[in-house]
Amino acid sequence: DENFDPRAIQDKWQARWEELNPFAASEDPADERPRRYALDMFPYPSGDLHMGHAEAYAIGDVSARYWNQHGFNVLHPIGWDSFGLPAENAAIKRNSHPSEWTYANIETQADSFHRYATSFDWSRRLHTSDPEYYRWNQWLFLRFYERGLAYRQGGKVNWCPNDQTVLANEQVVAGHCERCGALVEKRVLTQWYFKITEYADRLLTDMEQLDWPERVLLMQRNWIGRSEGADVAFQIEGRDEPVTVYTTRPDTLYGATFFVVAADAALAEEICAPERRAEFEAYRETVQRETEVDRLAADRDKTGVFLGRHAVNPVNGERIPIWASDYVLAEYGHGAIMAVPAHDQRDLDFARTFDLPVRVVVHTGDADPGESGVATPGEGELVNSGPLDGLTKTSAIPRITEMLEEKGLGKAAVNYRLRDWLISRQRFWGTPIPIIHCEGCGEVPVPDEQLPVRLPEDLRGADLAPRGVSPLAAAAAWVNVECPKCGGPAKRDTDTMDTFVDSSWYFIRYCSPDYAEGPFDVEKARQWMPVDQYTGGVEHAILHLLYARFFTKVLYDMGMLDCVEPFTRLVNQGQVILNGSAMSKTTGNLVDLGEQIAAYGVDAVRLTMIFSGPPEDDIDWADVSPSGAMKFLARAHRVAADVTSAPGAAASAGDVELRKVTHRTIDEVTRLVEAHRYNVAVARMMELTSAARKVIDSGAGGGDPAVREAAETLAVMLSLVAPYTAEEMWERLGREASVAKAGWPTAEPALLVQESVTCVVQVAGKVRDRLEVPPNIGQDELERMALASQKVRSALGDRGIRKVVVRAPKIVNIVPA
Ligand code: ANZ
Ligand code: ZN
Repeated sequence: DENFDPRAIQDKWQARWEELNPFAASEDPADERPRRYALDMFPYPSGDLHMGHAEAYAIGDVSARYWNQHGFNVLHPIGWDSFGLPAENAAIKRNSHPSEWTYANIETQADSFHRYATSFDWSRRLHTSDPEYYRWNQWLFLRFYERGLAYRQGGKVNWCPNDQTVLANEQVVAGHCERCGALVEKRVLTQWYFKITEYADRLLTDMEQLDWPERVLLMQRNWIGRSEGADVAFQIEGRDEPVTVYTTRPDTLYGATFFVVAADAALAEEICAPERRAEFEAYRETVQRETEVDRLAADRDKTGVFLGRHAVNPVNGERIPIWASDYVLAEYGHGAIMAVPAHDQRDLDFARTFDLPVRVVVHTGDADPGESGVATPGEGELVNSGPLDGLTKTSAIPRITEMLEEKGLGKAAVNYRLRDWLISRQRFWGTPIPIIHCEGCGEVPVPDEQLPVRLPEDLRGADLAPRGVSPLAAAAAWVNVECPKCGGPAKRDTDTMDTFVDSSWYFIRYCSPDYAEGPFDVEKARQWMPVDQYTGGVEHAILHLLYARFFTKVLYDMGMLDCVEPFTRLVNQGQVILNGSAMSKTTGNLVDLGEQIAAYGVDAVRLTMIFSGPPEDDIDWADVSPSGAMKFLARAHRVAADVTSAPGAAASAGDVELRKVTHRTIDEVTRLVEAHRYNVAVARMMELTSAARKVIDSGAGGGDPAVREAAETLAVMLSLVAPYTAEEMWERLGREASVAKAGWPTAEPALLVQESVTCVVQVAGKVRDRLEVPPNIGQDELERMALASQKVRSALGDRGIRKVVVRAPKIVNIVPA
């Protein structure tokens, strides 16, 4: 279609929308429209927007635009997650200040977002690197501090030798730095932590409320890692205090044949016999260099040293040798375990390596683990276990726990894998921690009225190079201050906060982005929170989402929020890949978003992103067709251009077959959009376009009012994915901008009635019922209908069902058990 010029349409409408500002969320108290909060994960300003952004924001925009069409008061904000290492590295390279690179990139991305026609409320834009924002990170830190949720502690931390900074456990992926890929080391440092472990149980149980992808919930559940078991006290010969171990299998207590202490735990050092010390210390040396992931790997050769000491099994008085090994972690449970090689694989591997005894205490029916080398963790009957003999594993666990409790030797216990969140970073481009260290007074919080503690402006370039301590330490004028308490000489804390702190509450700040009395206006947050739909990448399944949930709960406890969960519904988009592999600069298989837009136009790129498959699937750009998308948009546009009837023409006088297609499309697309099946919704729009074309070409021409009805419906629906084309169609149809607020069409029930088909329902090969069903009924729905039939139920009697064979829409065959 020579009249369809995507570029001209874009230029024209981008300018018009800027004036219309159709997407500002209303704060008018008289506005009683129900509210919806559509949130997209905010971008990091690393250069211009790329294909991954184009996909994510196209998906998020469908919901926001859909809610707009339904007349909701929609909040759909945007901002930038603008603190972080890349800005600092760029500044070192260019001998500049990180803010230069950061804010230049933000402007570039903001322009691209405008071009990309995302339906943002631009008036709420925020940048986490603005003092007006990070001031409230500091304020929140101080509130956490007052509540005992922020604390400083020495301990072993993950250290990235390349970035010269500590990393949270969550930022270590398979032993490597998530950012740069360097092998992570362990260092002993004093650092700030947030006490997320105090919320472990609530983080777990509140997941029930969430409409999130199951795999994300599972990842969070595993990360929190709740397990139930018992703490059991073992006496150590020659030591006054008993040592407690945590076990999920107290029923196997009689099968403990040795005892293992984490080689890097203080206990190992303390109890090691003098004649073993040299060997132990050499071993510990190697262990300290290992990563947690290596240590936990199941298939690793077991290593360890005998400490020359014995523990006493509290239930039978047996002496068992104490070993030090790396497969027991110092920071989990109590850093020591009772080893039951018959029923725990790692213990068995260790026993076989060092020739330690294996004693079966649960008969599972599997081969003898001592011979097979395969531990038997399953259900079975207890043997060699004194009073527990004859019980099952399941009943023995509470029984032995009770017995231990009675004798004061142990108690039921719950453990979490989750560790406290390490938030200190030895980097410049982040939020300064608002604490002052005074020799006399110790840690002194910066008084609220002195916030924000701004970053010094005179550091740049090489001043920011990593050197193990924070670059802020070099800014003497900034570091040396008066103690707010005693007035004596004191020093500012020089660490900055993990940038995940910034992103843990930005979505609340959007509710009142200019609020100056606190992090957010509590009343406004009450009105908008929680987020109805959050769209973003699955790479944030653990870190960001867990932290944001934690912050929300703390703010709830502080009385500042009404909700305990921030994100009701989560949509994870897949990745955009090329020829089967991830796009990357280094392999040179990068598709440039700007080039794609220049070639096909914004709408065709957006439509391609949406049409390629379900949102959560990856999109292989080699397999999709933006040129096909462009052609479809031209066809849709042409339908509108061919309409010759006047606006408001009575559709009822039009072609009834086309009207049926239109109304069925409305009905289906509505349901498909609600179910996030956007790609199928687009397919329906394409079908409607063809149906309208047929009528136009059949001689009736564009004068049939049913064609107008189809074209208007199409324009409104297309506005969710192809806003420029939709707006242009709307104008061609003689309607007033903006189509984005035209209102979602409703299907007329009379036009949805379809001829029905008779479906035969058989039970064990005999016809038992006949159902009148729509010809396009789904397999699942038909199966449900058949199983609900009274006749089928009585034919089945109390027999169960072995199998149901459904051939929609004609036959259902039920095979009884
Ligand atoms: C004896 C036993 C017998 C165990 C058995 C398991 C099976 P989760 O579920 O992850 O909580 N364990 C305890 N503390 C440990 C530590 N610091 N480092 C490594 N392993 C540790 O795992 C709990 C189980 O992991 C505990 O139960 C303990 O081994 C081990 F047939 O105790 B068990
Ligand atoms: Zn002081």
